[in-house]
Amino acid sequence: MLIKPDATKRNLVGKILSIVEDEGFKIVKIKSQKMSKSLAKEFYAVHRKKDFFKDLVDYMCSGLTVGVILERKNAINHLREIVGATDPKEAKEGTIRHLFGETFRRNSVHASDSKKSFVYEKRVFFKEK
Ligand code: 3AN
Repeated sequence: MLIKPDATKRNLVGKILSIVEDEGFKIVKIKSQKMSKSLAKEFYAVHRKKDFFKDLVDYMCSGLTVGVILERKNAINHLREIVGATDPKEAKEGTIRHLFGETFRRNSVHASDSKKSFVYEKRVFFKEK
C-alpha cells in the first residue's frame, strides 16, 4: 500500500494504518519519502502514455508518501476491498477512500492490484539509493 500526499498532508497516516492493522494485516516494512519525478514516473509506468500522466506524477511528488509492505491471508484482494473504489464518491461506506479520499486523484492510498504489480511497485519504491 502507498499512502499518498493528500493523506500525509492531513496527518492521516496513523488512522489509515490503524484501519489496516485492525483488519489483521502485519506491517512488515514501511518507508516514507518525497518521490522524485523519475521515481513517480517509474512507479506509474503503466500510465505513461495516458493524457493524465503528467498531472498524476506532479501530484505524487507534491508531498510525502508512505510505502507499506503488508502481510495477511488473501492480502491483495482484502486490501483492495477495504481501500474501496478509485473514485471516493463511488467507494463503499467505511472504506479508506470513502472515509478520507477527496477526489479521483487525491484518493489517499494506492493498493497493488496483483502479485505482479506488487513485486514491481515494491522494487521501485523501496530501492535503496
Ligand atoms: P487504483 O489506484 O485505484 O488502482 P489506477 O492505478 O487505475 O487506480 O489509477 C491511479 C491514478 O491514476 C488515479 N488515482 C488517478 O489519479 C489517475 N487516473 C487513472 N485513470 C484516470 C483517468 N481516466 N483520468 C484521470 N486520471 C486517471
